[in-house]
Amino acid sequence: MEVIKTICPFCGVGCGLDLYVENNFIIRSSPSREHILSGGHVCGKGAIASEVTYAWDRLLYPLKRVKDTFIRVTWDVAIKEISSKLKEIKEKYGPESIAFYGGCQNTLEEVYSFMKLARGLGTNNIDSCARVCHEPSAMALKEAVGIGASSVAVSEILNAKNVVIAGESITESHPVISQYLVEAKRKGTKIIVIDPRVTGTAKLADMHLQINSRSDIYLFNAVANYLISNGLFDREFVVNRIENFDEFVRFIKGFTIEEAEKVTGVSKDKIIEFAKIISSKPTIFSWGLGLTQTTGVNAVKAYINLALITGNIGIEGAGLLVYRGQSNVQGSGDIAKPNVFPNGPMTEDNAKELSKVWGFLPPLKEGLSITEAFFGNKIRAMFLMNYNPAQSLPNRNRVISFLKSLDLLVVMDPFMTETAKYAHYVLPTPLWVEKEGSVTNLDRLVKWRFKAVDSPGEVKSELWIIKRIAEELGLNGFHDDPKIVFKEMKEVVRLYSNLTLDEIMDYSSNSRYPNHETVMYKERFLTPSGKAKLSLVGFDKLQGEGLILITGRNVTRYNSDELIKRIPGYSSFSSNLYINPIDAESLSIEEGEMVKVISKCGMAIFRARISNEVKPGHVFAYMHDPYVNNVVCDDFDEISKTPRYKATVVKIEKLRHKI
Ligand SMILES: Nc1nc2c(c(=O)[nH]1)N[C@H]1C(S)=C(S)[C@@H](COP(=O)(O)OP(=O)(O)OC[C@H]3O[C@@H](n4cnc5c(=O)[nH]c(N)nc54)[C@H](O)[C@@H]3O)O[C@H]1N2
Ligand SMILES: Nc1nc2c(c(=O)[nH]1)N[C@H]1C(S)=C(S)[C@@H](COP(=O)(O)OP(=O)(O)OC[C@H]3O[C@@H](n4cnc5c(=O)[nH]c(N)nc54)[C@H](O)[C@@H]3O)O[C@H]1N2
Ligand code: SF4
Ligand SMILES: [Mo]
Repeated sequence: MEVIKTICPFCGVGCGLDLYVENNFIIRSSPSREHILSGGHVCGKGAIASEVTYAWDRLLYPLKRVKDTFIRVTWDVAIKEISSKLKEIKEKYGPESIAFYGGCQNTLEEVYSFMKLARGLGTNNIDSCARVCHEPSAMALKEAVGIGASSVAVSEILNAKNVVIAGESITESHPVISQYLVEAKRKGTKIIVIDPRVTGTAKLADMHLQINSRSDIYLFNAVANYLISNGLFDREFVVNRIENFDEFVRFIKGFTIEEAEKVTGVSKDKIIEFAKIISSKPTIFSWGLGLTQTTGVNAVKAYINLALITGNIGIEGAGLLVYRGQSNVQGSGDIAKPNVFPNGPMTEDNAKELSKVWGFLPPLKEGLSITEAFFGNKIRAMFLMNYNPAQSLPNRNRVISFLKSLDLLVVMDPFMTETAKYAHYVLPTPLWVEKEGSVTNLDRLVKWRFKAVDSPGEVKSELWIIKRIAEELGLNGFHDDPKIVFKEMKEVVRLYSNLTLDEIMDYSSNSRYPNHETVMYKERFLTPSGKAKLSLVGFDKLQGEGLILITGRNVTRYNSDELIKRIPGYSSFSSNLYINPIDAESLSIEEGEMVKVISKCGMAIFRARISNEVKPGHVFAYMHDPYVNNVVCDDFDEISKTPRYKATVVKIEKLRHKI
């Protein structure tokens, strides 16, 4: 029996797993003890993840749509036909009518090659689902401190005096990090949660600010003003390490604790207590989608301000920690964006530098992000790599009509997903245990996944598919060996240039980019001036009368559930809508009753569950529910174009069926 190391395919913690393999079969898996972050822990999903390898409905060969059905075709036919259609569409509508979008389980090498193919074809329409989750975090971090990633490693939680967790349900979404919280708490660390719901993490916390949806920016600005007005900030830090403190002080004056109480629904005394706690060191400021999928880039910026004025960055046990979602979402965002090259801004110089490695010049015109493409009318052909937007994007009806309207939709996936159903070609791809490659986790740790077993049927790797299509299009220099691609990638993407294959293959090593730091910015920020930048962000009260529908995670399920639902007996599914007893009473809704949830773009039916864990005025549904995005609408953060998945104004109607 062989033991093969791999990284869990699910969340951004990126836990290490040992797979026990005999005769090309995974017999069992166990947590990898040597892994520097997970150190012998996994959650329930990680423990059973490899079982999906034997799902009975794996796609085994390429499929081509003929009218309303799919027929089996050879790889040669599929690749040739797709390539000739791409050429035809490029000629007819121009390269900007073609788009390449990927999910975030894809490896760094896959994302890199996919991005290179798009640019080789002449378009910058390249993006990943990082767009819909933490692009606001990446943008805010880059502007404030230099790079769009966590400044501090998860392990520093153990050195923190306080850990603030805003809009993130760790016990559901990043369960293995709970181990760190529990251990820190035992040593006296204070945990403060900011969330409109009483989450598992809130139950674990010392303080819970149960704020109203979308009121974070006001809270953070008022707390900043309070800290400055009361001398509770780090004078030396703001003088030496921040470029625009005086301007910030003038701006922040209008934000008061009294008004914060009204806007957030949290008492003035509690807000002041919160302000006092975070003014002490060392404090970690961590966050999740509760900020990014409501008030977007500005919410993250206002939050980062608090870490900066209190000097809580660049020292042990302090800093900015963003709980990124999928196993390679950090890496996907680092490499594939429509408005930056993998080696920096979209300048002629950077294009020339790329052409020396690639053998062709990438185009200079900015491309479309995922959401601009799906909710616009410029795209005629789309290539999707292990991404399931027909379920995961908002306003599903509109997304499905868009997919149906395309002249060419190619979907790579191991399964016939909701999205694949609308494809012209479906190309079967390997599960993570059937291939090699690297992924970057939520605290900048890069690790290599090893191959455990062969793929079934005629399944071909993403790198092979990309290379074959590139060749048909007359593009050379693409490789299907991930080790060769890794070397090219790190030559191009500077963040990764200090990492070696040897260290990322060693699960015990601190293979964090850019320079192996667990705590970044000890002396200098990576901004152009070397100093950090405070953000002056205003607060807009969001419009709309009615209840606010929040959508979020359940620990036993994973995104569109394509993997989890194929593991028999693991997760049971029910379409629940959690509603506070006060709202339930005023709408005369009883426990277990069916209700219709209606928004400005659609409707869906749920079973009402009366729960004190949701704040009055808000309702909650799991995002894994296949119909939830029929109700969530296409409203976006203006800056990052990230959907506001957690703030849909809804009406609820009774349906008079009960069990
Ligand atoms: N089990 C499981 N784990 C996962 C995933 C999964 O599907 N299942 N998905 C992975 C992915 S892709 C991601 S991106 C991460 C996401 O991980 P999280 O960030 O934890 O995601 P959510 O549960 O969607 O939302 C987080 C919290 O935001 C709160 N919230 C809503 N509105 C507001 C607001 O206005 N202000 C504040 N402060 N909070 C608010 C919600 O109540 C919720 O508790 O999880 C990853 N891990
Ligand atoms: N209402 C609402 N909607 C949301 C959210 C929300 O909070 N609320 N959250 C959003 C967020 S943060 C995200 S990240 C998106 C996620 O949205 P998606 O990325 O569309 O969802 P996933 O289920 O992760 O889909 C990934 C695809 O990758 C494939 N896949 C998984 N593992 C492997 C593998 O090992 N190998 C290969 N080849 N393929 C694999 C799966 O079959 C699946 O089709 O959803 C978004 N949608
Ligand atoms: S915490 Fe995340 S990475 Fe770790 S085992 Fe669970 S799902 Fe996998
Ligand atoms: Mo995500």
